Amino acid sequence: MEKGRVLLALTGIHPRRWRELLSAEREVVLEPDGASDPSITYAVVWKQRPNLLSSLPNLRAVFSIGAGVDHIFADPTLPDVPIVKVVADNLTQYMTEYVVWRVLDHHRQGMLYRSQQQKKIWHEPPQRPAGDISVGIMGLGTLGRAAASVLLSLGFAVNGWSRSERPMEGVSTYAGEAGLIPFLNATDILVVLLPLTPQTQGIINYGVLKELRKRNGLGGSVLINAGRGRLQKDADIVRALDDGTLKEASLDVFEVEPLPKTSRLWSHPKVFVTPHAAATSDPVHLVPIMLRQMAAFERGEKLENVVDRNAGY
Ligand code: NDP
Ligand code: OXD
Repeated sequence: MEKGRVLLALTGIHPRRWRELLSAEREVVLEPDGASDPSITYAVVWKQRPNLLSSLPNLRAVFSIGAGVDHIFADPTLPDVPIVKVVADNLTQYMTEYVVWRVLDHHRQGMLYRSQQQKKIWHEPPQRPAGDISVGIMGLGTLGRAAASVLLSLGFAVNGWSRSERPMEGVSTYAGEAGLIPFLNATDILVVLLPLTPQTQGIINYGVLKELRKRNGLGGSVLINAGRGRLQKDADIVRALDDGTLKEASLDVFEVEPLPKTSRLWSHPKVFVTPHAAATSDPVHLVPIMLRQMAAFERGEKLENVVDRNAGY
């Protein structure tokens, strides 16, 4: 197979560093140039514009610069070529750090202490061991499993929910629709690491939050979402926080991004907001993986981490 050119089509992300690193081995064409170019065989994308990929007559594979691929499936004329998602130690490590940071902050009453400090209040609330708290990870895939194993090593009880059965030592696992309510009923801190698909859209709603375990050492249940914003209903989260269904939330993703200035989530005293920054895609770590995959594919080897088009992730 001949060495193909690469189309780089990134929305909202500066392409300079990606282009420099890809150019070490490949000729790179930057969008908007490249439409219909027969010499382009790969596309490296983030939220590519609709109909762009179907205009490339010799496209052989699409590489997402993220672990999520919902931004690619948003294109109604997506051609039938393999789509490769990111699986990289560096990105997994970032996500593990984010999850462990947020779980520990809620567990160790970070919000309470920050508000006490503002008011110069010297007060120590009761402390609970990590083993009294169960963290439920929704989406026990690459990122969910990595976070689960560090949480286990810290002594937390860990539950996991996935589409199919995914046993993991030390973790109480649940699967599919039948497993959802038992999983929620056994969970104090809910960590969402699901992909956005037609099946998962809007899954984090008031009814689901109501099912979380409340009689726990934390004084209420907690939501941490680092998956995708459209998994959740922002208004349901505000309602759940206001009526005590949820004690606190850490949100990295939102139904609309950037989070509109008018959103109550920005100023809600029980919410910790980060700007879709839980696990950044660093081209220094990800481009070598893509280049290696392109070269292997041209030697006739199989692409790795190809997404299942029917499942949507
Ligand atoms: P994986 O594909 O490895 O894992 C996805 C997990 O979700 C799997 O366990 C899968 O089940 C489960 N799942 C999918 N659909 C359903 C469903 N309908 N019901 C129950 N479980 C379901 O993905 P990753 O771990 O690599 O990434 C997860 C997501 O994290 C990405 O899709 C992306 O949206 C988000 N992300 C966010 C970032 C950020 O900065 N905020 C950075 C990187 C990723 P099964 O195991 O049975 O297939
Ligand atoms: C991803 C992301 O999907 O950064 O990797 O959201």
